[in-house]
Amino acid sequence: MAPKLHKMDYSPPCRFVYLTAEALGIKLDYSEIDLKKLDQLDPAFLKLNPQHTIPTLEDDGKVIWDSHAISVYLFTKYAKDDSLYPKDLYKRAVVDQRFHFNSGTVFYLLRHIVRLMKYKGVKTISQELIDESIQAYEFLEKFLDGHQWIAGDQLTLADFCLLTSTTSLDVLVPINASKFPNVTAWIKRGQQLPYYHVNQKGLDDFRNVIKTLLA
Ligand SMILES: N[C@@H](CCC(=O)N[C@@H](CS)C(=O)NCC(=O)O)C(=O)O
Repeated sequence: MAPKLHKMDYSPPCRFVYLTAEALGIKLDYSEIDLKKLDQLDPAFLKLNPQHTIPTLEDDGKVIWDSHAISVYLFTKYAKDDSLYPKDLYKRAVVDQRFHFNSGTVFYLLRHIVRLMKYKGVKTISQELIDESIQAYEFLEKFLDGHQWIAGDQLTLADFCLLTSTTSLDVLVPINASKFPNVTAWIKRGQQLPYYHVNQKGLDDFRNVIKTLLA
């Protein structure tokens, strides 16, 4: 039986898992968790994941959550070679560092801003959060200096997570292309991936959610 992913398309971490599954050529089953209807707080879902976050994966009676853990699990189970998550000790450590940068900085900022809009009715992003987002872009710009991809010269799982989060943060705090040429070129490179459309659909949904929250 195919692993089942509890998901909603506008969620960047869910889109990270979609990109991973596409790159690995695996089919997942899907179960829709509508965050607008607070489906994640349903007792049956809380039993699976007490932290009530999506994506959450069910496979062979086991439950895994956090997009980074799910992507590494799928990679370990299905990948035919190690290119997306290199076995080389140092290269893998760089990918892991980017995962933590995503969780602790880019996705953290994104989630924080969206929650202020959703639960506190905030309509304008504070200068402090704009500055922190710009600093995150500055870090990405440096990571990409002299490299095609975010963890070096080959595409890895780190590109998938940071592409979904960065293209979403860009909706809230637009990336200035002349100030961040490496980041802009990297996003364009990502858009050329044959399966990039699985990010684009949810990103369009995300843009619409933000429009509604700001209306
Ligand atoms: N670090 C987690 C973050 C997951 C996360 O925060 N997901 C959000 C949607 S983008 C969520 O499920 N929010 C609902 C909630 O926290 O109740 C991951 O990478 O999977």
